[in-house]
Amino acid sequence: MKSYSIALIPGDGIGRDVTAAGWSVLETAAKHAGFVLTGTEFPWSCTFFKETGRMMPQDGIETLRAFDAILLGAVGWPTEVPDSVSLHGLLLPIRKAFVQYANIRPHRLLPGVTGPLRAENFDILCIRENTEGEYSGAGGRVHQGTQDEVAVETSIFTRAGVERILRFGFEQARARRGKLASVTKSNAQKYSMVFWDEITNKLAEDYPDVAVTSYHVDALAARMIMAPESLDVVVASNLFGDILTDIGAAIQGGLGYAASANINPDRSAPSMFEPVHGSAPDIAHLGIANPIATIWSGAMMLDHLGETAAADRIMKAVEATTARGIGTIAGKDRTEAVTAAVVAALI
Ligand code: GGG
Repeated sequence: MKSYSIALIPGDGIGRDVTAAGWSVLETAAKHAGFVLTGTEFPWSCTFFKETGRMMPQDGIETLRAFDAILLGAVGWPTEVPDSVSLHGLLLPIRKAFVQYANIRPHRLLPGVTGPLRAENFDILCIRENTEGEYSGAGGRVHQGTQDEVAVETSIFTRAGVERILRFGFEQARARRGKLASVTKSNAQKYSMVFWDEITNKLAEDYPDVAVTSYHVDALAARMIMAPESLDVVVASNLFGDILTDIGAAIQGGLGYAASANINPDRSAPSMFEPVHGSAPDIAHLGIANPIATIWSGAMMLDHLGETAAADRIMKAVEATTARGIGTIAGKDRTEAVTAAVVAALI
């Protein structure tokens, strides 16, 4: 029987609630499809930081390398640990170390979920560059606390990094509806973003079957709200992708439905799957967090592992659940009830 080892990092706040929910759906799906998922849980989180001074142990990356995939909940507990410390101590180093350069975030309405838009027939695949750009962590501060203080943060865009994410986007567009939106702000950022546009235009020569449009990020943000059905694959830098995918989450009904996959396309290291949402301290452990984004992320994990039938089955069960009105209104159904409904629809 096929077997996969999964590292579980529930993290903070509702991350713990939704990871448990997602795992129970994954275990059920595996049982029915005839493969084994073995989960090993790691307590790496802001609580761990308070105890040890680190978000994960020094050998954390090497520990994770042995797994087939990682399922992560959420990171952050700002009253205890500054968000910049928790993000740069756990999530970002994993993405970077495992060359998970493609952050894939699907945006479409599930049946029974009412988004805020009149448009319903949209199906957008946002692909966010995930290992460099604005989140490179390069910079510094001088004259701290004085009137002369200066803070500098440098965005790093490498030819290899931009080419590989755009090529990934072109391939996805080719496999979908053949449309690619490449996002920059190249009228204002005249080095890195012009560089990105140039690489987009060069790669387009290799993909004559893909219709490419370059957008400025502000115009694309408006288009996601005004005409989301006009978009297919959207490729953006780390920061722009982060922001645009919260718009994507909003138009699909909320962050409770926004799934994501941090993919290492070369498969040289594990990929990581996580809901887009954060730890939501205000509703942590109240039992009302929506588990659907995590369950969907889990389906993306199975798809990546090659268990496509089980992945499809999970998505059908999610769709059957929301079509019945379960998990479609924030806070109405308890995490456990939504999870149980998805599990019941699976079997
Ligand atoms: N689900 C993981 C999580 O906690 N996300 C919150 C967050 O701020 N993520 C930043 C990022 O995706 O770069």
